[in-house]
Amino acid sequence: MSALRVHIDTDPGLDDLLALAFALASPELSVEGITTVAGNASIAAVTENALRFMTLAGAQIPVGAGADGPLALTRIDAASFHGADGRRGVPIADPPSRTPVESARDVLRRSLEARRVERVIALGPLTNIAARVTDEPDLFADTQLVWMGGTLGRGNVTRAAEFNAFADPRAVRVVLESGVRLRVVGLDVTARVAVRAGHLEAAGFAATPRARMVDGALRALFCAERAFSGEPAAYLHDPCAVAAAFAPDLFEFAPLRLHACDEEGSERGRLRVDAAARHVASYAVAAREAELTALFLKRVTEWASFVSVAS
Ligand SMILES: [Ca+2]
Repeated sequence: MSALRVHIDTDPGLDDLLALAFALASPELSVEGITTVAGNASIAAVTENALRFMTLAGAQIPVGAGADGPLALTRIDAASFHGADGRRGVPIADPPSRTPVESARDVLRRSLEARRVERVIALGPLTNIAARVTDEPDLFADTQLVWMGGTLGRGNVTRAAEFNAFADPRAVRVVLESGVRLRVVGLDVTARVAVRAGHLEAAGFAATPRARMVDGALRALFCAERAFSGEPAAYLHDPCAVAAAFAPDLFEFAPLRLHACDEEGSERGRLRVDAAARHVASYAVAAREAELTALFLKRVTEWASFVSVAS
C-alpha cells in the first residue's frame, strides 16, 4: 500500500503540533508540504512553531508562511488558550535557522501541482485555502480538503461558532461555495475525543526531545482546558482531522449542504444546514472516540521514543 500524499495547512497551536506529530508518525501518510496561517497565534509565532517542529522531527518538508489575518472581518487569536507564542512555552527545539521561508502560496501550489497531493488537511482558519481556491480553482480538482472546523452544535468561541470558523468565516464561505471536495471534522465530534491524565500516565513517554514536546503539549492543553472549561483534558481537535484523512472508517459522515455566516455579530462563524447551498460536504456526525484516542497515543508514543538529531 502506498502512502496517501497530503499537504497540511496549520496554525500551531498545541493541538496542531500534536497533529503534525501524529501525521509524521503514521505510515499511511506522506506529508509533502506544510503551510502556516495566523489563527491560534500570529503568523510569526505559528510559523516559528512549525519550523521548530520540523527541526525536532528531522523532517525535510517545505514550509510556507501564509496569511497573517482573515479575508474579512476583525482579527482574533487564541492567545488566552495557546499563549502568545502558540505553545504556552512548551520546549520544541532550537529556533529555526532556515528563514526566510517560502510563501504558502508557492508551497501549496507545488503540493497540489507537482506533488499531486490527494488530501489537503486544514487545521486552522481556511484563509490560505480560500485564496488559492479563488485564484486557481483547478488546482484542487484531484484532491479532497479535510478541515478541522465548524460545529452544528455548541461553539467554543461563541455559543454558535467554533474557533477556526469564527476566525475567518468568509474563507469558510468561499470554500463551501467553491465546489472543492470537502470533508469537515468539527467540534461535534472532536470535543468528544480527548487524552486524559490517566492516558498520560499509562503512555510512559521516553526521555527524548520529541517526548518532551508531546508530553509538554498534552500537559499544557490540560492546563488551558482546566482554565477554560474546568476539565483537565487535551481535546484532539486537529489530530482528528489527520485521522479522518487516512482512517475515515473511525468516523461516520453525513452528506450535508452547509452555509457559513460571514458577518459580524452573534452569528459570525456559525455553520448551518442550508438546502439551497449548491455543494454537498461530507460532515462528521459521529466518531469511534476511544479508538481515535488509542490510535493517536500509540502513534505519537512510538514517534516520541526516537532520539532525534535535534534537541
Ligand atoms: Ca489548529
